[in-house]
Amino acid sequence: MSTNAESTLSDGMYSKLIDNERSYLDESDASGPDVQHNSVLSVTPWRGASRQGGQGSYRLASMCLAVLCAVLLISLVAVSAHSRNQAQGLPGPQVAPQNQSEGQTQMQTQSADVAVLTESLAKLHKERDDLQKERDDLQKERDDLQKERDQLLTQTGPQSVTSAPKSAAPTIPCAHPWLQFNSSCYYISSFSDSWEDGQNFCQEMDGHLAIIHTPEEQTFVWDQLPRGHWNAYWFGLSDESTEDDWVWVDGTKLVGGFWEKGEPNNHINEDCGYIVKTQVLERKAIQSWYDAPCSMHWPFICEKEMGAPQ
Ligand SMILES: [Ca+2]
Ligand SMILES: [Ca+2]
Repeated sequence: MSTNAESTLSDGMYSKLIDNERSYLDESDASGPDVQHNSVLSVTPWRGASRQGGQGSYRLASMCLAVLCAVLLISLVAVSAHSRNQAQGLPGPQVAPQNQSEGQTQMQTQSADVAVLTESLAKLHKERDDLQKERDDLQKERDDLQKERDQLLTQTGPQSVTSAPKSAAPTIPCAHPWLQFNSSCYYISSFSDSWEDGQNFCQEMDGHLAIIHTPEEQTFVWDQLPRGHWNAYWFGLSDESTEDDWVWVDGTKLVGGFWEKGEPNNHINEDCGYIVKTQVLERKAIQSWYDAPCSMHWPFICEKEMGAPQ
């Protein structure tokens, strides 16, 4: 009995449920299908074609939901990977820092190059200064050697080694490299010096800077000089004591002279006389004197009497 009673109760509940579903579906048919409708239909054994359409919509909705989930999952994975790359400094968004690092490296390299070039330039300057000093030392050594050679030449000429007594000196011609004109011997130096040091050298040779009185003497001296761009030679005339009062090294005053036109002009405090011979053939011996600062270094012309010690 109890079993029959339970069966009857169960059948009643089932019938009630069916009835409820029927009444719900009847109401819903008027407003069209929806998800809840289809979900009910999927478990409702009565509806024929309507039940088939509801199952297709459900699958489509499920697929769309799955696709959306997949898209969300992919997005989450991408965002996560992006965040990891940023944290680990991997390629991608780190292009800018990498470029900055490359720029810093280039600047460091350029700075190092500048330092190397600066050091090289300093070395070159030092080498140049050393070479200039070496050149100056060599020039001084050359001048000293030429001076010594000239001293030896003027002291050991063929006549200087003779044992002739000094009383016979007036008859002795000028010893090489001295050159004779009338009763004087002339020597043209092969090295340069100031006017004063030239005079000192001549005095050491028992002479003095040349004193030139006549056009013939001037022409003789001038003819001994080589031609050049501006070959200048000190001789024994100056106005160092009194401006424009030209005096010979023996203390006598100048009379006349063989000045170039416009000379002497004391252009830059010029107190010593010199002779110029250039490559211009039209220049004249008797118009070749100039004045210049006595400190300039030029070759010079010595003179001594023919009877003086050789
Ligand atoms: Ca002067
Ligand atoms: Ca002058």
